[in-house]
Amino acid sequence: NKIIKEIKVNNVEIKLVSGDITIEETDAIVNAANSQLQHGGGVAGAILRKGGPDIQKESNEYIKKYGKVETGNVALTAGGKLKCKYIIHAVGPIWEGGNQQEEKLLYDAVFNSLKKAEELKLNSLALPAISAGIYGYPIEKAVPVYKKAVSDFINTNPQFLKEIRFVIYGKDHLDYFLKEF
Ligand code: AR6
Repeated sequence: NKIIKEIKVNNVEIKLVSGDITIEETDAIVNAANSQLQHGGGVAGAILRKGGPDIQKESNEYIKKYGKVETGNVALTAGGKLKCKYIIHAVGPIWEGGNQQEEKLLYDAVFNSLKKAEELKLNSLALPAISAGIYGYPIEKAVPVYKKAVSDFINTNPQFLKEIRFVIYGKDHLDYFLKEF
């Protein structure tokens, strides 16, 4: 993966990375999950293929124990065969035109991922463009929401999380990130 841009805000590094999130070596990666944690397509499918079936197994156990993950919330599993220790499964909203609280729910999905990483005392986290694939959230509307969530999180003065990576798939999406950050 290739680091395209680095920005430092209050001692936290934000890195825009081009490539595949499943090969990141951060302490945790974020999955763009659904409420049932059934990892089929997109990032989730790639994570499962590379990380192995234990990730789906652990996800199923999580659902059995706690019930479905509400949109905007996160669940946790181990990283399986991936390089990261944990996977934070964040459930973003499905885009339905913008009047179904999509913006707040996307903000929550990102903010809660960062909060979970800090709770776990992790130093580094990689996130994909949550909701901007199969869930149809327009990328130009999603990127400002990612930025707001990251910036609000940094303003809480995290003690542990010092590196936040956005791992961006494809040049098209990358341009929007570069414009916004
Ligand atoms: N690394 C980084 N980014 C990726 C990768 C990858 N390996 N693969 C795709 N992307 P999506 P969503 C980008 O569809 O919209 C699944 O079936 C992709 O280009 O993975 O939140 C889940 O189980 C896009 O920019 O997530 C849910 O049911 C972004 O990652 C549903 O899809 C997110 O695309 C979630 O949909």
